[in-house]
Amino acid sequence: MMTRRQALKTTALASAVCATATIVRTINAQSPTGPTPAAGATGPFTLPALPYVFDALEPHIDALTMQIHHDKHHAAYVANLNKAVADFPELREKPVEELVRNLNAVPEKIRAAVRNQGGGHWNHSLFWQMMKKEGGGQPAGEMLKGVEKRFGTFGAFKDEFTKAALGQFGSGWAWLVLDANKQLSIEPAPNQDSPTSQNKQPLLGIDVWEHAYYLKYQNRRPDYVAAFFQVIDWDFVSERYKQALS
Ligand code: MN3
Repeated sequence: MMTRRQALKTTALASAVCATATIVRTINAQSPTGPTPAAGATGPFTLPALPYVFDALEPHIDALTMQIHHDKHHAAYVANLNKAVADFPELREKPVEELVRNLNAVPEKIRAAVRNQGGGHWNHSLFWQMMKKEGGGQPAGEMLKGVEKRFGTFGAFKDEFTKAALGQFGSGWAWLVLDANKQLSIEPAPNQDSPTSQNKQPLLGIDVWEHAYYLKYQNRRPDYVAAFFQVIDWDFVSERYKQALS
């Protein structure tokens, strides 16, 4: 028979378990269920859902950074892009990739906004997909062959990519791209400039804006870049490579 004291203890324990379960459910409830409209946005562009839960990339990329980065920063690019194209019905029909690919076709009045906000939307839409839980390692198949042909070894590629990510002064990105001649190269890019605007296919990119790492890594950008290599989704990157080659 359970004493009153034991019963109270059991009840307290059950409540604690319940509370923990509620927290876990709350986090899981943030898993992707479809596009989330950006706050206050009128469309046509929408914030794509993260393809995983906020804490999926822990301990390499922390949940709070992912949440703020996606729900606030990316959402703001989407909302501002929507504002920029509000009076341009012909632009509202186009996918963001197309707007960014041909900035010269965008009216001068909103070209800078599309470059920055559209670039931000496009870059981040790719960025989330370039990472996954238990990613990392190195590519296989054609992607690995391509990397070895161009850089010698995967390690040499990693060093060069890291150098570009660390060398980008201020806010920006480092990209592995396939250029118009189907050559792989590594390029830093300032702000939200996209390789797509230069007629290059972005395959892998790392966001080195401080908002991408400051909560966890503060000024230690090298630690963040090393952590990024632990979460790269090489399957996704390899698939983009295959499509870009064909
Ligand atoms: Mn960012």
